Amino acid sequence: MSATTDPLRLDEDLQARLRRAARAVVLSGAGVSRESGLDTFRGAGGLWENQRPEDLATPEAFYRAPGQVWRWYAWRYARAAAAAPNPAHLALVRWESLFPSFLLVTQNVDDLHQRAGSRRLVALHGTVAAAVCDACGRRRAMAEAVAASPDEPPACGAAGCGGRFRPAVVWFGENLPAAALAQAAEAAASCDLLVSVGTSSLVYPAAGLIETALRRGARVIEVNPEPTPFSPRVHLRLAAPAGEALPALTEAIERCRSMPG
Ligand code: BJW
Ligand code: ZN
Repeated sequence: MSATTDPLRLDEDLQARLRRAARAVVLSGAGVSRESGLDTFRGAGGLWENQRPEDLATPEAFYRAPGQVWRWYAWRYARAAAAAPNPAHLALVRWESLFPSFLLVTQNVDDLHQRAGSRRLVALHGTVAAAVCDACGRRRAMAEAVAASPDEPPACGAAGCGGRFRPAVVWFGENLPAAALAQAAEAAASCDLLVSVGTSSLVYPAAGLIETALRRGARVIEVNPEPTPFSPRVHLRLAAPAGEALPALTEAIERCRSMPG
């Protein structure tokens, strides 16, 4: 591929690295699902434009106003369930056969990557499609829990358990699922290529994966219409919506990797 036929203008070094890369990681955030009609958190029109995250996305908020938090997640779940994967989600499914080792690390709770067909995936912040008992950890489908109790979190009801169901997501101040985080951290520490897409890169430890990949010397590509704190340090910034940039990047990588040598 020459620079003149490459609409993404990948420089020679990046083309060579993309051709040789054996281990790739994608870190995705809410912006990937924007073109599926779901809201991001931060910025204009985001879920938190008129609400403080600490009023909704913390354990303290849930214990202070359980009904309000439950209804917000019931609404978020209904929106996610009604949404469909977009070309960005679909392009990422192809990455599983592009690289010998590939991991999609998502911060998203909408399950759209899974519904698109991605299998080599870890979800760092849980899912809105499930509810979990805050005392015994029993899980059930969010759809069923909301149907049984639309306005207040339902009681667990298991013998001897006085707990109640909450959304199976990770709130501020809570630990991420240990196995998922360990797998993501190991992949970032050993990758040749990391692509961050649709994330403001403000929330840790997820954003720390970008730092890990940069320190390792991996090539890092950022797909985001807006800059992030990592923008000055990445090797390529695609300032475009994910639904346009990811299919184009996928095709460019497929072309690179089908070339001999
Ligand atoms: C497009 C687009 C298009 C638009 N195409 N792009 C180190 C330093 C400082 C603080 C901490 C630290 N380590 C830990 C912390 C504390 C905290 C934290 O990170 N705070 C910072 C905010 C300051 N982290 C935690 O508490 C984490 N737990 C933890 O660390 O446990 C250990 C511990 C315990 C106690 C004390 C200390 C440590 C847990 C974090 C959990 C995050 N949970 C949420 C809610 C999940 C449930 C729900 O959905 O309601 O996860 S918060 C929210 O932010 C959600 C997201 O997954 C996450 C990231 O957001 P994301 O995806 O980046 O979305 P946005 O909206 O921010 O950005 C969207 C981007 O898309 C924008 O840039 C747009 O430009 C772009 N975009 N359209 C492509 N079409
Ligand atoms: Zn229980």
